[in-house]
Amino acid sequence: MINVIGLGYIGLPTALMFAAHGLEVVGTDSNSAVVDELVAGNITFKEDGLKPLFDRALAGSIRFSTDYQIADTYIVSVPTPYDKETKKIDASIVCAAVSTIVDVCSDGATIIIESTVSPGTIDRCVRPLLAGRSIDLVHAPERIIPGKMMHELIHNARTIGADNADTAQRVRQLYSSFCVGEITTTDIRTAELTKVVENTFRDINIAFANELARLCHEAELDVYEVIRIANMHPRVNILNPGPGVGGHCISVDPWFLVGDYPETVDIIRTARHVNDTQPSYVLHRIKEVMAAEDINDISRVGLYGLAYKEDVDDTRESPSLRLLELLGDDAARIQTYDPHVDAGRTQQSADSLSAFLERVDMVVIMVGHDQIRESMQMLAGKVILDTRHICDLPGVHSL
Ligand code: SAJ
Repeated sequence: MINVIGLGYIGLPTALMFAAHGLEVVGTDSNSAVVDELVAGNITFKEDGLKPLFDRALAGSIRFSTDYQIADTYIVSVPTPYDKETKKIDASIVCAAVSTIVDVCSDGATIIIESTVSPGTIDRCVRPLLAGRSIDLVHAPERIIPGKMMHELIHNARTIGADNADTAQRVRQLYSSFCVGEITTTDIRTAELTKVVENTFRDINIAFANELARLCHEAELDVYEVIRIANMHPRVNILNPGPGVGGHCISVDPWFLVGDYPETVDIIRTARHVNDTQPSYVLHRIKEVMAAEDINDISRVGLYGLAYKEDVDDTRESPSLRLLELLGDDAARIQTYDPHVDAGRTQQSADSLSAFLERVDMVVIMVGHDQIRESMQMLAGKVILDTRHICDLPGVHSL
């Protein structure tokens, strides 16, 4: 039996996937509201394909509980925040989960950490909790991207970090029950660093695109045209500039490396700085566009999109929320709307796109949800600042 600890964005789909493929699974979460919701037959966040998977898992043998179970295998997928001051990982939630597992499990069990941790955390903080016990420890970092989780769970390559080949092989076999991607085995420390490096690579590349957008604005050049042409080179692939990097992964994981290797890292820290300051660059552009278009009243300006990216309801580290912080007192006056995020999240939140558009003369497109891509004509006649390059109406302003 598998006991999945932590039923958030990673733990829930993973638990459901194992159960839908015939394994006996209990999903455990310390938050009784989450467990109650799942027991009542409701999923706890929006994601394409999650509900059908949930239904398949319910038809199998999945159960949900706030209690840890006696199981052969534990999968730990709990949050790993970082200290905003020191930039170091706060592994206390992972450690608390592992301690509780060690209290309930029998010798011979396997504990798989899926949560992202900074390199060395497992040896430093987790392994000592197993002292004197015969328990196998594995790091199998998740790689799925919100918006395409179902597809990526099945098709992405995976990494299994283990202490010996037998354990690695056994865990590889387990994930093969649903994963058709290549499953590579390595040691735990390599698996830890690989995961953080993947997100850091993307952060650095997005930072480059964001810096290019600023540079092109200064040079009065079209950054999208520059990127389109540069990307025709066979070895160049520049990403998309945007309003900043949100989500709980790419905007967080590189800090683990900055926190642990402050004297060594340079590009990684700078990239974080560029991406973290992108919402303030957007604010600067909002002011420029307001001045150019003779708009003086911020309450006639609206932010479209509060989620950290398109077609998800996740607002963690969202550039829009950061922008609202930067607005200070004006945050209470600027209009906001996001079809996936509850109205009421901000003070001037509309509950439909048309209600939102009635209130504004200027729209700042912060997120490229399908909804706005499909309703772009409704924005005709508005002043538009498009941070996502999805609007081709005449006169649109870009980053
Ligand atoms: N973004 C841009 N420009 C781009 C791409 C992204 O501004 O060209 C922004 C997005 O709008 C968003 C942020 O970056 O605010 C991150 O979005 P994302 O779609 O790049 O990635 P996440 O955070 O949703 O998921 C990432 C993925 N990691 C990589 O692609 C290396 C995913 O595979 C990981 O599983 C996930 O982090 C995680 O949980 O670690």
